[in-house]
Amino acid sequence: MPLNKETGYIHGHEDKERHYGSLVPPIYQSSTFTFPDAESGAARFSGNGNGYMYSRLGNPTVREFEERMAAAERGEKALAFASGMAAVSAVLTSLLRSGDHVLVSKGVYGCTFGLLSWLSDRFDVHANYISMENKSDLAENLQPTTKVIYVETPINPTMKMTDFSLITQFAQEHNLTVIVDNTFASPYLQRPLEHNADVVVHSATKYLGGHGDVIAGVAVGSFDFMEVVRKNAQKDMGGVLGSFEAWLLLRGMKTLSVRMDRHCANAKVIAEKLKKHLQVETIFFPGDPDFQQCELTSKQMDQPGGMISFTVKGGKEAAFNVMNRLKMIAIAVSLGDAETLIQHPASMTHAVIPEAEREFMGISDNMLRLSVGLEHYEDIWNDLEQALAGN
Ligand code: 3LM
Repeated sequence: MPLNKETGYIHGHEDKERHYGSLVPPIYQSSTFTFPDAESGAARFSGNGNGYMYSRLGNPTVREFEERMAAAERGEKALAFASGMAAVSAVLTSLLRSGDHVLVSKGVYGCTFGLLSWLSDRFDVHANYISMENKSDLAENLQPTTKVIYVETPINPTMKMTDFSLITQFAQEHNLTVIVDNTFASPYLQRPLEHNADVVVHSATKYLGGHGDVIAGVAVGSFDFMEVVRKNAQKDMGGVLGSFEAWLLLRGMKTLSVRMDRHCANAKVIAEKLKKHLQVETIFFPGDPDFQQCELTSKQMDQPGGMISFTVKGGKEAAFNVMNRLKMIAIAVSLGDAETLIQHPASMTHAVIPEAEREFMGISDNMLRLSVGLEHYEDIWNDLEQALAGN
């Protein structure tokens, strides 16, 4: 019987007997691994022997995290990377060749946009950013060279969502690969592979780590596809995760479910309060009953998450004033940490996106993004309220 998701984040495949009964898997802080004899070394390199060789090609602590993530996302195989962007770039370069085309959700994290622009300038891989609200949005933008549908859902920072059943059905009809960046939801709230997506990517820096102390990424998919990623994009481009970072992620994952429950509960309260505040123009929160895609939230997410974006009256200056008046909430990019963080997407996380494209994606100059932390919600709200009151 498969483990319930909360249990699966805690109990992995660790072989305790091999580690003197140690409850927690050890950190294998070794760049290389010795072979008992020349023949076994050669066998391992030819793929016919068991055992590790060199930590860029695999490391036991990292493997433990990969197995825990494959189980969490209900996938066959996971690969860990040195950052979320290393995971995203490894997956995209494993799927695309020059001349290919990608359909992308109307909004993605700034550096993913940057990567796709760079692939376009240098490697003749092109992307269209489209709303994907219905089949005709997809059909009208489909090209003979389209190979991949790449989505964030919810989208950073506009929180717009994409219907898995719509895109996966379309992808099957047109032989496309669906990649989902699941960073904002985490596997606790949403498991895209269960909805027939092909590959899931994460910035593990965020909710998976959960403590703001690690930069990491992970990709999960079928055994065959992940082997392709491993053999080239991971092994030869080399953006692998270190063993200490993998150990921190294993530790972070144990509390993923309790942290996410608290992030979600706090975000719900804060969103309700922000919505009523006179200085707030609009809130973007998948759990808001007035959120355009509220039904989709309950269809494919277990809870609406811990991220809220909102626009304030008075433009960019007013938005900056709110941030500068905050006393407890930290002005910082990143998300999913214990501390509540606030940032200004137009000038920070999404600054690399030219203004016209940013506006098309719905990222306005008066938008702020809040990663609701684990503090008591009253303290989060008191800080926000006093900061908004000055406007
Ligand atoms: C941020 N995001 O604050 P790393 N996919 C998504 C992401 O949000 C991110 C990545 C991939 C933020 C980071 S901005 C300088 C700080 C949906 C990162 C990339 O490579 O682990 O940073 O993940 O929104």
